[in-house]
Amino acid sequence: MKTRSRGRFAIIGAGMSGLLAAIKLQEAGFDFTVFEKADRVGGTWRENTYPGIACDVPSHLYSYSFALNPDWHYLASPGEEIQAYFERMAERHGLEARIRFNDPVVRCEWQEDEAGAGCWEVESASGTIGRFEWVIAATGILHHPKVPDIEGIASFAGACFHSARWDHDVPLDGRRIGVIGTGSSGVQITGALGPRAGHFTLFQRTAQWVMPVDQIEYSEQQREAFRRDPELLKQTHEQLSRSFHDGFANTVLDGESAAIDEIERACREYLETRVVDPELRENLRPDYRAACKRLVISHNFYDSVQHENVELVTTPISRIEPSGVRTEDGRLHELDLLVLATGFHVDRFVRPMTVRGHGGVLLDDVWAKRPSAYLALAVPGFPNFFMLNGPNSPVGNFSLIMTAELQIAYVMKLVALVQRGELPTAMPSAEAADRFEQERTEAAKKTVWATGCKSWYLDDRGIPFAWPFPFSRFRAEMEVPRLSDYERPLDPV
Ligand code: N01
Repeated sequence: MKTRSRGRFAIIGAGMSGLLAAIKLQEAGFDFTVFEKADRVGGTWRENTYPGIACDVPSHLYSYSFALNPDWHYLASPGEEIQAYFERMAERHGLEARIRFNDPVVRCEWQEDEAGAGCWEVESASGTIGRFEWVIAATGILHHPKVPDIEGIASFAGACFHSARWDHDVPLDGRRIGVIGTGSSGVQITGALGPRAGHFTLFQRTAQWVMPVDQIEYSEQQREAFRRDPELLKQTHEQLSRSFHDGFANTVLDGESAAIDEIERACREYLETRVVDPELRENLRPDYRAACKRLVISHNFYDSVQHENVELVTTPISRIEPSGVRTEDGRLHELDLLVLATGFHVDRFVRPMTVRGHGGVLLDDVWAKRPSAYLALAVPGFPNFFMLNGPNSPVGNFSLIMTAELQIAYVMKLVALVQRGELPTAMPSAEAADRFEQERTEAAKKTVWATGCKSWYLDDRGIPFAWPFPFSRFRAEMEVPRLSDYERPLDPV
């Protein structure tokens, strides 16, 4: 089995990592088509438009390293500004013409001719079928909203939607608004809407550790300084990268580390000093280790939750009725709008697309228990098929852009190896993938994510399904592909 020619790429998704792949492939002179399910680029930043949305990773870090932006207005910029950045990137690189909008991929099937040369047949919803030697699935992690299975939810008479499906026609000011969920989304919504609502009810199942941050607004002089001095911009990016990728990303690897103690101390101090009412303070106090769930970083949550219009409800929800949410103490919380900030199904990755690899093997079958991938980006049996930010990729309180940049650079090194004839195709061996997964699973058990809280970082066994090694190891793995981990010619099936 080998790749037929130099090759065309199908890129699936035009969010942060799909656009990145397109830019890098274009620079290297490759032919590619981007398939996008929606009518605009932007991925998560297009989908999530809830009030208060921002990226809690500093904007000067959450930028392509080759397109640093002197014009960010805030340390943690609002979603709209980030969406505009990605739209600008697509325009600057002339990508719009290479993207098939409103045309999601429904099927990818690896096909081989009699000589054993293979390529991917890619079918999209419009019925178009194309042949590509390479597929890059840049389909994201947090893109299938999780709607809670609460009795009576369909009976609610007011507006009700998930945080990632915000209906901007619904009036907010002075209304009775309820939010279920206190993850990063619920916290940002509370920060923005608490003071605007007539009455705001936050339904909290589990308290969150909140890390304080100053909402820094860059002045025109500061932005001008970045514009005039690209070196300053670069240094700022590098400094932030060191602190987040070589700092924070590593502190979570040991649940008992002193660094986590320090994070917990800072969060506790913020809670003690900022929340005045002792009862409210106790209700907001988590009973698990800080950073066990993704750390919530906020400049306004505690202020908002203490606003006179805002009520924190910790009594569990018993059901939803036409006029509001009934809690187990029998109380009915009457609402005009109910927001479900209840997170995402995080195990879908490229699904519901049908992906059929060598010998007809279905990705759905390979992932029947749970998704996994060699080095978070490739799966045995699926030649020349890569995922950016795929299963077990580094995630956390840092920039996924850095991760995706390292991954696309790695993919291009593999492509070069295939083109030079050093590999027949780029497909990890089952042994290499199993070895990696075993080592990864063992390391994951020692991380702070496994110290006793519930979060979307845990798989069906309760084992964190994220990168559990130092970020420096991720960089090193992405630097030079290990040839011996890749399949040599396979027997025809
Ligand atoms: O979702 P979540 P999210 N009844 O899964 C609660 C990224 N992000 O959308 O903790 C009652 O974190 C659930 O309660 P519990 C970031 O990676 C980044 O907020 O399970 N409550 C929890 O409180 C983040 O981690 C930014 O007990 C129910 C909440 O819903 C990821 O997106 C901003 C419930 C879900 O929290 C997901 O965050 C925003 C039920 N039946 C998001 N079901 C940045 O700034 C669920 N909950 C970068």
